[in-house]
Amino acid sequence: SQSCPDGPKRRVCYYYDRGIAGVDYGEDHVMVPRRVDMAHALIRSYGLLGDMARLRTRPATADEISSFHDEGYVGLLRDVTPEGFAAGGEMTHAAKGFNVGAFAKDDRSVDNPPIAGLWDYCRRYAGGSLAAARALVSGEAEIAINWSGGLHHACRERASGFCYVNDIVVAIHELLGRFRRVLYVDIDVHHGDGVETAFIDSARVMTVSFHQRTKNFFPDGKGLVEHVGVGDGQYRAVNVPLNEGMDDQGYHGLFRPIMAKVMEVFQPEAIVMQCGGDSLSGDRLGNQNLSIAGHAQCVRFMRSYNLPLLLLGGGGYTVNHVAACWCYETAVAIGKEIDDAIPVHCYDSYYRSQGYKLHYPVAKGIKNDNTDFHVTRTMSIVMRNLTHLEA
Ligand code: VJV
Ligand code: CA
Ligand code: ZN
Repeated sequence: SQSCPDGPKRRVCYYYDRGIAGVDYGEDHVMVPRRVDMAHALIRSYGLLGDMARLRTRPATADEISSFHDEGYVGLLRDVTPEGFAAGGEMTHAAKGFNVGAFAKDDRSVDNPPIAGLWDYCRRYAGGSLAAARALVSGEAEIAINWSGGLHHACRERASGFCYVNDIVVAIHELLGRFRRVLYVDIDVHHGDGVETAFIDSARVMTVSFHQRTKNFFPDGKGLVEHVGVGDGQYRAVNVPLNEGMDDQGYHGLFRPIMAKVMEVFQPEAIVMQCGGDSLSGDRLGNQNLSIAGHAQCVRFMRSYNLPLLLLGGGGYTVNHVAACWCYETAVAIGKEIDDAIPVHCYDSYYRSQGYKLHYPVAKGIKNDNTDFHVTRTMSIVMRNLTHLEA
């Protein structure tokens, strides 16, 4: 295959479902599924669709989703409607038990609203991750992408943090049918708690999350560096907590040595990466200071191991930033350089504030609360934990 700056080109499969763009978490909700449509429009305008095979798939079935989720919860996801929820009867009660809906009547700032078309939405984004995993299992693709997936907080029997179905866990189960060990890497600014918990005692899945851990930051009390997994999974959960304001240099000072060590001691046969864009500078929820180049460098680094690689989306609340980021990471996956100037396309007005450039400048004058002392301490604890897995 053809050579390029990031090594040989890869066979890339890409999932995009137009049925997801119109999903509405509610007016003013921070989660905007249209950002995936914006990323897709950018990817198309750069001509990247010609470098990838398009994954066509049916939405995931209830049985596939039930490979991880509780049946009662799946039933609720299937049945709940905004109207049924608003009626305040049995369904409202059931929904609340699964963390779907407002806890106070008229509370519009609810994380997991009973949105219109909820079940269809879940089936589509989970179907994408499942099809992507299957393309890796069959060998049809070396890298498979689903930017609408990566909803890492969903639990077996409850919604959490804008996530209803945990497509990542479902996809990893599929990969385990073929690959002996699967590595999960999560660069979303939030802790990947749903995935960590699902495989907390598994020797075959290692989970690594980099995340902000500051006062009251979601999910509170999770992702401490001391949380290393239990039973057969001991030392196979890796947590890298960060303070506010991490920049590219500081992030990579942790990411590269930690991931190199993880690869050495765990020796996975496939890698799943959650590429949440809320760790980027200027995010509406996150307080980190990564550039798109810095974020994508994580993808490039994991890609360099030449293993089957599943790339998923996740958070990302400044929509122009996250769409630009996922477009650039699609180019990185393919192994193609793309121009910084954003082509004329249907969403180009969203990029006016960044001069119609993909790589917008990181915020200036942001304090990096990750002192050398803090970073060195975190690094040494993580590295010491990993030495327990040395052969
Ligand atoms: O911090 C929380 C939980 C509360 C209770 C619910 N209220 C709304 C907020 C505080 C404790 N939730 C977080 C969830 C973050 C999920 C991140 C998901 C991912 O990126 O990791 C993967 C996709 C949170 N932070 C900010 C908000 N919720 C938030 C939600 C809104 C909102 C403003 C902020 C929902 C609706 C509206 N505004 C209108
Ligand atoms: Ca994370
Ligand atoms: Zn997040």
